[in-house]
Amino acid sequence: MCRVVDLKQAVLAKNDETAHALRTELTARGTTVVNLLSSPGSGKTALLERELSLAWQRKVPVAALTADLATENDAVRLARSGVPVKQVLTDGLCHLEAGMLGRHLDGWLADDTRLLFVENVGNLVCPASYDLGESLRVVLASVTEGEDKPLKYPTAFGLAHLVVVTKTDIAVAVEFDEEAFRAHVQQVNPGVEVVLTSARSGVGIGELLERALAVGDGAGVHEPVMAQQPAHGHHHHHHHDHHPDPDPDPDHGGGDVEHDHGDGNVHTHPAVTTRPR
Ligand SMILES: Nc1nc2c(ncn2[C@@H]2O[C@H](COP(=O)(O)OP(=O)(O)OP(=O)(O)O)[C@@H](O)[C@H]2O)c(=O)[nH]1
Ligand SMILES: [Mg+2]
Repeated sequence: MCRVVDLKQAVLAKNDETAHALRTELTARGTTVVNLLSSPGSGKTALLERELSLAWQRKVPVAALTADLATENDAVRLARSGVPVKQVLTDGLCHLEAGMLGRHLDGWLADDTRLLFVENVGNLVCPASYDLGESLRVVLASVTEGEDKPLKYPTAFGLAHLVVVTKTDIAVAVEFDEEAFRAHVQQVNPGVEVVLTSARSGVGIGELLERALAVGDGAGVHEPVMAQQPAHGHHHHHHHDHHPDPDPDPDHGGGDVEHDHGDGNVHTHPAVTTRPR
């Protein structure tokens, strides 16, 4: 079973290399990649529609690439903004990889593009481990999803450069507890900023565009503690997919958890295990 883990680590290491090269190349020519990650239906496309339209109005050269398992619906929606849009069908794969992105940009992305928005497959687990060569990784959560999602998906939220709350226009109706949400975000990603948005009311649309452009202009991004952990392959190998430790302190006070792998192999390990990215 451990060979499966080693293979996964190798795939991630290869992806990291490709992503690094892509970032270097795109940054050198002035393109900032913004990777948007969220669960299905959080409002990635709706938010992007507004961002792209605003960029178009302001004559900022932007483009968007959207990935899905099936259908071109999102690309059709985004293309109405007037900016170049490309749909990637992942053919069953639940995430984008840097190599796929690179191949799709080849011959399509205009040289003067300042921002390339990438809408990842709607999923908070699979895409979290794949660096796409982005300079800004935005993780979105809508007000309807529950304030505990950062704790349940610590890899995704833990690696975010910026966290965006969507659908704030209905926050009151669904009794969204902003304070609790912010506290949970800080637990898995200390210091990361949270931006409130609504594709309906337009709140936060300009702010997000300006932040993304600022990254291209050399403004620093938040450096998640989780991303500073050692590279792949130096960890507690485990034959199923654990989330990384949101608490980088190895002396954390978590108790041991017993669980069953389904193959009769019941064992215990610390409540939070370590596996970065
Ligand atoms: N009230 C409200 N609804 C929204 C907002 N943004 C999106 N929605 C609704 O939420 C639903 C999902 O929005 P999408 O933009 O398709 O979400 P998505 O994250 O792109 O979904 P996938 O690509 O399938 O993962 C749609 O019915 C939208 O109309 C918002 O700001 N306010
Ligand atoms: Mg979408």
